[in-house]
Amino acid sequence: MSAFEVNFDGLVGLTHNYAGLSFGNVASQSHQNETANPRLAALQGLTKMKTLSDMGFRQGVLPPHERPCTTTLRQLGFSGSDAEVITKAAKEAPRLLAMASSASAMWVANAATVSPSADTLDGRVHFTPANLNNKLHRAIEAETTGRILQQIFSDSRHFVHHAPLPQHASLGDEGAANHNRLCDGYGQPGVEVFVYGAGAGQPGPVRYPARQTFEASESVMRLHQLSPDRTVFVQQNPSVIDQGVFHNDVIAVSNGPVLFYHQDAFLNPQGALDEIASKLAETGCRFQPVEVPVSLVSVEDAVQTYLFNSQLLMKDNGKMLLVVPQEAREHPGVWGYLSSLIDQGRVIDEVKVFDLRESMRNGGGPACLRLRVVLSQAELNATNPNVILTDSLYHELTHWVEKHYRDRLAEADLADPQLLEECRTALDELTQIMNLGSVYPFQR
Ligand code: SUG
Repeated sequence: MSAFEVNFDGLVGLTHNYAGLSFGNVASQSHQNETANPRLAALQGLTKMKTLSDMGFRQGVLPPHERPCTTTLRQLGFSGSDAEVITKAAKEAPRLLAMASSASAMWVANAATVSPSADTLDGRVHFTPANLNNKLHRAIEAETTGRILQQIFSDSRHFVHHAPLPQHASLGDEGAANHNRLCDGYGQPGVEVFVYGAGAGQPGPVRYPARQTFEASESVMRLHQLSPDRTVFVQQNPSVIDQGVFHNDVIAVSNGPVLFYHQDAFLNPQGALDEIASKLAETGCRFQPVEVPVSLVSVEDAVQTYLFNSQLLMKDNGKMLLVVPQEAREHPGVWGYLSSLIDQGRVIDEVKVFDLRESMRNGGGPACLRLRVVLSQAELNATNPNVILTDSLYHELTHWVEKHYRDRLAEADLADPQLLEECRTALDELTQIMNLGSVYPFQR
């Protein structure tokens, strides 16, 4: 059956700010206390979506979440009106307010793990929202994410929605950021590769946390009814986690038969590559790994430039386009590597650069901002059409951002109860633009 990849990008929320909430994510920590520009952040994201859509890639949009999350603040004992809840939290526990205000739902590579119908036993597309257990500001995303995905992919003849895994560190799940799918054609059975940072009784990193566990990945495999014959579990190299590679998508990316990865990405690279190659061969597909040697790009440079947090997009001629952030363009060594890769004209033969600086300062590159969903035509027909980017949706969203978003936001601004009102007014309008129904807590 023929199928295609749709990239759903997260629309940046109105509270985008730099609160330094993510221990182990070098960019988040080093930009703490800077003033953010939520409007610019959202427009940078929309420009990427529109440009790729104009180039012929199928593009969808996922909405931001309601922030600050007063439900969370109430669970933590702040009471009164919503404005009082925010004012008290700002005074008594500003870090909790920052946590409840993060726009981190924009990084939808962490929203869920998605398995296409070609891989699942029941022939439906399976979704498991990530519990994002390792960070409090992210763990509160799972419920709304699940509701949004169920609203967009609502037809149970085609789509299955699982609950997030139980909220416990031993089941930490970060969604598609630690999941790759290799295949020949999108509609043919592929090999799903789960990359975990800890668990399975193996030693993990020592300095920074491993966010994804083997036990979580294995649970998602069971839930999604994947065949063990076409599933591979790979341990991330603990030493790169300790250097700031908090998700595998900071050091590897795949599409079709191609895996673009750093030499140090995996603990046992040869074992991983052999297993992927042999399982892929069973599906009739020839594996095409592209390894970047540490002698050309160090792990530090990979973390700094997000070379691997690129989108690898398959063009009509079967060759791949690599979508990288501006930071990779500005680094002489990394750009030199990319230039020679393109000059060789092998499977990755084109590179496109985007300015995503607002998101990058929080450790979110092009790949973090998108969730890939492989769909057949019938499945796409069953998807909420109002979330697929068209010229008119792009213009409507751009206008919506310009109307509602602030152009500067510092941590102190989170104390302003008016921000919640601005957010709710904007999201209410957005649910109408994207025909999302009542997905937000304030609408229920
Ligand atoms: O979870 N940053 C996100 C970045 C997520 C990137 N996603 C992928 N690699 N797929 C995180 O660490 C920072 C928020 C702050 O510090 O204000 C943050 O949550």
